[in-house]
This record gives sequence, C-alpha cells and structure tokens, in this order.
Amino acid sequence: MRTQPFTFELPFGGMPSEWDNHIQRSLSSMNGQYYDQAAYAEMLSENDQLLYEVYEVLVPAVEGELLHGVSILHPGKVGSEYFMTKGHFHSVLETGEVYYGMHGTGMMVMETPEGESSVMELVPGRVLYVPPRWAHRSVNTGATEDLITFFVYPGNAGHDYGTIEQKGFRKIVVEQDGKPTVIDNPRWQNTP
Ligand code: S6P
Ligand code: ZN
Repeated sequence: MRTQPFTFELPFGGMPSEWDNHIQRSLSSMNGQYYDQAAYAEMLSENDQLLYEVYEVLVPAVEGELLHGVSILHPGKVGSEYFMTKGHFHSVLETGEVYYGMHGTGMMVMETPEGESSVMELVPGRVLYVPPRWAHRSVNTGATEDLITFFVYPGNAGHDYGTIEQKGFRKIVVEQDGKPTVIDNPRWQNTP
C-alpha cells in the first residue's frame, strides 16, 4: 500500500512501468450482459477469452485518496456488440471519475439511477468526466487496437456491480453497417 509520494511512467499505447494489482476479466465474467445470448454461449463454449485487464496502483481505499490505474480493453465483438467492461455504479454514489483516452477508440456508456443516459466517444488525448451518480462502462469500438485509458477516482468510492448485472445499461453499442451505433438495449430490465 503506497502512502508516500511516488511516480511511474505511462507511455502512450504501452504498459505502466509499475503496478500493484493486475485484474483480468474474461468472457465468463460477463454472463447475461451481451444482448445476443446465443452468440455469447457459442463463443464461451469455444474459449473463455480474455476481454480486458486493469493495472492498479494501490493506495488506501479511503476518502481523500485518489485510486488510479490503466484499463486495457481488447478488441472484438459478441455477435454485433463490441467488447466492453462489466460497468458499475460507485457504491458511494456521490463520487465521480476522470478517464483519459491514451490509445484506440471507444465509447463510455453512462447512466444515472433516475434514467438519464449518455454515450461519449473516447479517443487518444481526450479527457472524459464521469460525474457523481453516473454508472459507467467502456466499450472498444476499434477493429484491431486495444482501448487503453487512464482513470482516477476517490479512494472511498467502492463498486456496485450488482445493479448493472441485474438490469444492464439502457444503451448498448453495436456494429451496424460497419459503424459503431448506439441503440436501446433490448435486454434492459426495469426492475426496482
Ligand atoms: C473503477 C474504474 C475502472 C474500472 C475498469 C474496469 O472505478 O471505473 O478502473 O474498474 O475500467 O471496469 P469494471 O466495470 O470491470 O470495473
Ligand atoms: Zn468507476
């Protein structure tokens, strides 16, 4: 756990020079999230492939600290839906997050508990602000490149994955006519 000042290098398109925690999420951790369930099942039966990785430096998970790291989302699709992160609300809902696009192209799908929705593009050199209360999921819309982002959020934020696992996001990003397209999620569930 880091409690002293530190630096590390983060080259564009590359790996951080150091990290404390390497999280890897594969297809099996996305059960129920992709709208084309048949395509998901078929893909999973062939290979539980790695979808994304997160490199975190560990600072104390308390108010005042800033957790940060690098997310690397690999390219690909389940049916016509692009590879994406699980997505979450922060457990402390009133905490935001900053993302910085470093490599590749993608989108951030966001929504509030009250039903507001926003989808914004992530490109290298762009900062994207996720305000407090907004659930967020990144989507890699590139054909061959990783989507690499740097993120920073409050140490006490925590993660609520359950709400999205149950309901999904209201919007999803699919390939239509060869282009990334935002559509209503046919599987979105308006459960309380
Ligand atoms: C954490 C922050 C990112 C995500 C990462 C993976 O608050 O938003 O570090 O954890 O992009 O996404 P997920 O939804 O699997 O945590
Ligand atoms: Zn977050």
